[in-house]
Amino acid sequence: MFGLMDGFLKNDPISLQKDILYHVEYTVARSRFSFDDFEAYQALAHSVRDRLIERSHDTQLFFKRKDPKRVYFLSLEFLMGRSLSNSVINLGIRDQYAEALSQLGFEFEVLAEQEGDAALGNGGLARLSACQMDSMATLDYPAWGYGLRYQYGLFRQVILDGIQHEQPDFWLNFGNPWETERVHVTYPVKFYGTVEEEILNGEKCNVWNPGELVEAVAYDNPIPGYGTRNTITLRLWAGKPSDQRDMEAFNTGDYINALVSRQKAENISSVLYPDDRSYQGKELRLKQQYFFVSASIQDIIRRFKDAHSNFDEFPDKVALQLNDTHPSLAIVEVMRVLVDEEHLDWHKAWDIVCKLFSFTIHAVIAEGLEKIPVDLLGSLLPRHLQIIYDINFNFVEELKKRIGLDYDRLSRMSIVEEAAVKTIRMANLSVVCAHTVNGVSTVHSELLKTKLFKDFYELWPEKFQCMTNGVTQRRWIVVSNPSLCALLSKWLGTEAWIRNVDLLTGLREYADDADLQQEWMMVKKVNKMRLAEYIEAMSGVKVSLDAMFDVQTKRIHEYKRQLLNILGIIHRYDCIKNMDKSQQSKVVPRVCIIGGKAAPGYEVAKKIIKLCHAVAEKINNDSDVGDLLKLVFIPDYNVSLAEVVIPGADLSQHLSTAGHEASGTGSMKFLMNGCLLLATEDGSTVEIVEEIGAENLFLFGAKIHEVPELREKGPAHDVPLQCARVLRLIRDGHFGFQDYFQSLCDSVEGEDFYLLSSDFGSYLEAQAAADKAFADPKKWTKMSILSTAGSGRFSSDRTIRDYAEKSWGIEPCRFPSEF
Ligand code: 26V
Repeated sequence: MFGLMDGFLKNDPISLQKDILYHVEYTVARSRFSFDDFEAYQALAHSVRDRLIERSHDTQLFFKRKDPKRVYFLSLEFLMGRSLSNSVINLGIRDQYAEALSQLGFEFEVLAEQEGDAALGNGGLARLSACQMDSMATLDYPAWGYGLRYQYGLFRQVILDGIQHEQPDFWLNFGNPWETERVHVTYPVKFYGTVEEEILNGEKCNVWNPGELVEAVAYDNPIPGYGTRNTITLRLWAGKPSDQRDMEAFNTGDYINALVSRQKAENISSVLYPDDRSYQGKELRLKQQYFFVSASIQDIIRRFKDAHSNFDEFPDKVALQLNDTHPSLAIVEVMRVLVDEEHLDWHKAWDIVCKLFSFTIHAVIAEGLEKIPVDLLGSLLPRHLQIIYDINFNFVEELKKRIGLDYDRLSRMSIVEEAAVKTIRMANLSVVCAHTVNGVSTVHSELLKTKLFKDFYELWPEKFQCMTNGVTQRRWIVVSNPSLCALLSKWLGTEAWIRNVDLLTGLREYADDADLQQEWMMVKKVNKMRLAEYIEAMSGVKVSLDAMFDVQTKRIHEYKRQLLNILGIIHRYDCIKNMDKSQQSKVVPRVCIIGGKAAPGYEVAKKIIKLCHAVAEKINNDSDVGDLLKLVFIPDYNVSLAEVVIPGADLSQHLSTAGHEASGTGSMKFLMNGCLLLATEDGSTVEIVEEIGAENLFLFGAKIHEVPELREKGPAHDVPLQCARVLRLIRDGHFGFQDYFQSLCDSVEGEDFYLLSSDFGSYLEAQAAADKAFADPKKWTKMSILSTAGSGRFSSDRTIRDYAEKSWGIEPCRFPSEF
């Protein structure tokens, strides 16, 4: 029965129980006769980890034997959230664990709540990386994720008197049971210093003598696939003092200072930058980028060289994916290693490098592109600056041959920007080198071709591709919405949709079925109850389950227009106040839920949070309004809160000014959970409309091509009356903090760059349409079923298959066993 191929660990409830108790006694070091929920969680996590480790060993050995082309996913950010439920579900042993625990007197769900989030990222880009890792594992791709092990992840948001305060995220304080520190997988990373030309074996060669050395140590995090034994690795690097440098200091006798300066190395990976708006040219950020890139590239080359001796084969065995420009120094680093250390001829090296990289960009506007001041780069990475200049020289020479001496265009396309502060345009570097340049939605990919990278598109149209984003149904349905999961499997007659999400379209034929509708509404109710309980526990606000739960959760940004939402809520409040009782009886009750973090230095975003609280305070305490309208702000929105909020939403809002959201992935999670969308025709919404039909969501607002003209009209002359009235209420101090909010009102009545005033009327119409639909439960439920049924295209499984086939040129490599 027991074959070595299946591993040592058994998964029946009795064996699981023994393993948990073993870890209570020997890993957590508590008595197996007395331990609390947290200790039980730790022991449980370690027993799951054992199973993950076994699978990841098997996977790695299998990859080693088969030696397929591998993809390395390089990202400075991964928003993984919690791992426990996701792991046991992907391993297919959740029920066995639940039974084992219940015999020990514990409840699986309660223990799962003990886990903190791994929040090593800001928002969309970072959660996308996490979803894509899940899909790469599930689809059996030979893939690795590489990132940084920040000691402090994204700040915790604490609200005091409606104002956001940032507190450190001490996520490692109680240990991290999922990771394995690889004390022997370490690489030296060099900084500063000088470059000397030397003659080696009769050849000129550049030698970089660094001024600082830091050691990178690997921490491996297993990523299990669903329905497969394959378990891939997310390798995160942490900074460690280098012994080499210290030895010198010790030799010169400065013992105390040598020890104190060791501490500095750890700073490199200590904190995640929490601002996802602009690049500030901070040295530490650049250090983080290079530290991560250098360690990853050394690791990748080491693995390649274990099995190969000729770099001609490198592109046949390795694909490198750049998640935005943040890791794009990797291009320069591979050049440096090939030319300076492996002594390849420059042109040969460049030829190889150009076959390795695919580049995905997540920004929409030029201001969002990363530029590194030349002075900064030259001092931290002197040899890399030289290489960039050489790459640029060759590129510009080539370009002159292709386009002639069009100096405007040459200077727009140059990797080096000659402005007041001379900078390196990392996006241009990436486009020049990568063989594919991907947008994250159809609309975004078109924008890249016609605006952001127009000049490059004309030169190399074949490089440009679209890889519409997706999210993983394992986390966003199976883990976070078990009731919906069970219902889907029942009506589809199979669990196969968990690996093959296109099967969800099978629901369409039952969209009118009274039984399905009944069960569908019950599922939503269960999830609304869970969310309502959370809201009451967190804010003391009691909400009615009959109300429409209307949610907008995402990072706070002007372009995402949380302000439009709040102005709409004030309008609704004002209308209710001016109604008589009989009119009020026709109002569809609403619970408006807003959540999200503002970058610490983003004053306008912080004001919007404050306004939300001020309005909530007024509305929630107004007895004229009662259950007709409530407003709650959910503090510290993160992945694990999203798992509670999203399944409980009836309606979700995606309000970006058209042309500003590259894709948006929150909407896809809501869609999968049968939540209706109220949205502008921006980013991936355009494709969602194609899948589910415009009649199944509430669209509003200016379209992308209308935006420039509306802006040109200049400052809003004709603010709609309803909008003006709402702004007047704020300006007159109806919600207090009169002076503080004036500037928010000015922004709408003045330049109105984000078009709140011009979209306001259309927004209210869409809201009215949503009210009307909600008042007809059959209609609403049908729309909800059709939303889930049409969500298959937005699975990250589809995205990853696209990447594998169109960008990376890799194939599945599945461990040959039942999992
Ligand atoms: C920028 C910066 C700049 C300063 C240093 C830290 C930092 C961190 C992140 C970023 C870029 C954030 C870009 C981002 O999250 N873009 C979002 O990507 C999503 C996934 O493709 C997409 O759905 C969203 O529309 C897009 O805004």
